Amino acid sequence: MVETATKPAATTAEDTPKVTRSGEINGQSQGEIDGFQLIIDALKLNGIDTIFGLPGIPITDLTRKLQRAGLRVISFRHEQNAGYAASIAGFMTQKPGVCLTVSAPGFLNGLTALANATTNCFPMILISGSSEREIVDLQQGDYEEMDQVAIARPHAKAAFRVLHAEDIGVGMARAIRAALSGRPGGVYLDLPAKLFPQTIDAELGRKSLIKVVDPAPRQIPAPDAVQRALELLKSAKRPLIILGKGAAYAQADADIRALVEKTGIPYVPMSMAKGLLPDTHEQSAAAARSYVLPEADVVLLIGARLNWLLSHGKGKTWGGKSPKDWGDRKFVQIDISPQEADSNVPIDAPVVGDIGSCVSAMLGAIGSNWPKPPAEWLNAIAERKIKNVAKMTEALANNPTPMNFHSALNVVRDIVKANPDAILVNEGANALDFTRSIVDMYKPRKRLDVGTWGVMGIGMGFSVAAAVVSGEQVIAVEGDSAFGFSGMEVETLCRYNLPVCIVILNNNGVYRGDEVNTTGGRDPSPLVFVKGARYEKLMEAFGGVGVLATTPAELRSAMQEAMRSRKPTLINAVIDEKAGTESGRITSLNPTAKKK
Ligand code: OXT
Ligand code: ADP
Ligand code: MG
Repeated sequence: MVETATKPAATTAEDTPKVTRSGEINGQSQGEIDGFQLIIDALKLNGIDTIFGLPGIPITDLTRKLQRAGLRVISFRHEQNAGYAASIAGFMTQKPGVCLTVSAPGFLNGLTALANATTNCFPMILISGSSEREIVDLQQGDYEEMDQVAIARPHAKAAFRVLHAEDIGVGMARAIRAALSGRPGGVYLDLPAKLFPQTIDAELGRKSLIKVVDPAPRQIPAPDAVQRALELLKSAKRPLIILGKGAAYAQADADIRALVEKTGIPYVPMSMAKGLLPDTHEQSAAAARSYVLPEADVVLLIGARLNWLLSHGKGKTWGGKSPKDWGDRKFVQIDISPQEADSNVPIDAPVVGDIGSCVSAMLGAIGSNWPKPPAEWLNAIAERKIKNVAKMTEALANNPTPMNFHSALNVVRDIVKANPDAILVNEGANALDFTRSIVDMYKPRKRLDVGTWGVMGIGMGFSVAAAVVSGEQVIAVEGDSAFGFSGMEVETLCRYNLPVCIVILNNNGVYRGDEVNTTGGRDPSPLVFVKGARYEKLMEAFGGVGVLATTPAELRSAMQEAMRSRKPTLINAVIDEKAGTESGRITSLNPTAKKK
């Protein structure tokens, strides 16, 4: 174990210290501070109170010392899950979520989560210990040798390395600013092993730390940009608002709701913006999504990019004749990144600034006599909604044996309605898509899912962080394949006794479980798993509650008990293995589907 330099000076006769006139004892100033302590002090100074990570050389002592210093250290079974936890903590709190890993392999395990954070605009800092810089650079084969900064840089918004203890304050401040300011993202901070025991004068050390002032400065939009946007919206016959996860992140909930309600414009929430206004809001056009997108003539995007999830703003989804066609609608886009506009189609009225400032500027300018959208448009949407809701109600009322996605998710829908503060984590393909459209959300930032990359594996990391950061009940609706990516973290849930109820929609495979190997070979199809797997026993192995549910009634009572007890619970909800389609709602993205 590495000793800090703050140990008391020796006092035995043989060991009489040599005190110099400058106050140094045995050549070392009495008041010294080491890298460990400076890192801890820099984090505390900036209000970071929770670290997600996995110990090992060279950060083991750091994890102990962080805990001793009063920070919460949540230790995972795999760095990727710790990384996902940090990233979603950042999304939920607007403070960078910190993940701490060991060098090379641990760093690489965390890197997927860092890249995912950058892609999703989540503020996160991956702090990784690293090996001897001199040996790494000469490629002399150090323990866990890797040029981590070079590897992290393309996947992060910024990457920094600190070599000297007196630079720890600056390094931490730069990481925090880079993660939070402008478009948030993932930042890499490299701390070589030699840095931790390095000592400097304590007074100098104290002065070197930086408390970051205003890490995410407001960015006020230009008044003419606001005016241009409002004029365009006012001229619309069929206006539409799309709320993205940037709008959820911004925590401007009241103003966003006021803008939607004062203008009377129908809105569609992207997946993680569900609940920003309650999904039951009468202006929600979610149930008429495939009608409103191609029909709208002016679309206001608030914190949503025109990426693949919105078909790049063109093509058939938007009423174009061929997938490549740009529609003739106009776009208004509120975004903090000035480069986002025109990334896919022309943006007629970009409003660059932070969502809080932009929305409040628009609200200020519209006054109280904004003309409601034409009744023809609102009625047409209402008609589509009624039809789709009726279809959905019918599907939810069926009670087939075995359960299907609808009959199982009907239960989850009721439980979430009764527990609107609960946080819903969701991943899978069909398990994701059905949950998104069936389970209504009532409050902002309560739905956390696979995001921009559609990445599997976020489930348990997000669940741990959501429970730790909010103290609320978490419900994780997981495809059986999706769960497998982070399933070992059920031990973490039990260790920290977190109120997480996992519901595995178990259809025995990736997308479904009935595929056979048509070659006649001995191996199963690559898409199927062991039939009738007893996932609930995994949770029991660590002292949590495991339940096998084969009917909606069993699922309901198990979920109700989980909400009541707040114990870590895993419900293995057995779904018809024939339920589900390839890739869920995005079948068309498979190369062969495109050819057909
Ligand atoms: O308008 P129409 O008629 O079209 O109807 C729409 C709405 O109007 C209606 N709706 C409603 N009706 C009534 N009432 C209400 N309230 C209502 N709300 C909506 O419902 C429909 C659908 O509405 P929606 O969802 O809004 O619209 P739509 O058209 O679907 O939206 C488009 C999209 C693109 C925005 C949306 O589909 C979307 O967000 N999609 C995200 C898709 C995604 O990200 N999927 C995950 C990735 S799939 C694949 O990659 C998987 N892998 C590979 C893999 C990955 N991903 N990662 C890694 C690290 N490795 C490998 C794997 C391995 S998934 C996967 C595992 C799958 O197996 P599992 O066992 O886990 O899961 P199962 O599939 O369950 O077996
Ligand atoms: P979704 O997947 O829900 O459509 P995206 O991740 O594509 O959402 O888009 C989020 C957008 O929000 C990004 O372009 C990002 O720059 C923007 N954004 C994030 N935070 C803010 C903020 N505070 N103010 C303005 N824009 C923001
Ligand atoms: Mg499945």
